[in-house]
Amino acid sequence: MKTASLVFVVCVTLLTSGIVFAQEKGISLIPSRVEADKNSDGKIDHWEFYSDGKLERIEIDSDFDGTVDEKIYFKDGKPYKGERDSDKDGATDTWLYY
Ligand SMILES: [Ca+2]
Ligand SMILES: [Ca+2]
Repeated sequence: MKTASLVFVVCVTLLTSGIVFAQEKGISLIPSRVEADKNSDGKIDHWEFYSDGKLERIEIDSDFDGTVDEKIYFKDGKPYKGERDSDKDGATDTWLYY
């Protein structure tokens, strides 16, 4: 238990010092894009796009065929519009308003 606490403290210290170093060098640690492989097949199927740290859009490949079929747009951190290609023909056929 004591070892786990020590490892945690060391990890937090290293992470914190990295953030301080990056800030001193003027390096932004805020991502502009986050990619994820939700079904663990090795291919990206979920994208999040940020501007100044604020989420602007999420794109999803819901059937994992390599093509985005759903987009959700955000304003002030809240979703306001969604678009879906339900029949997978490459054109939006469903619009959602939040
Ligand atoms: Ca995937
Ligand atoms: Ca797809």
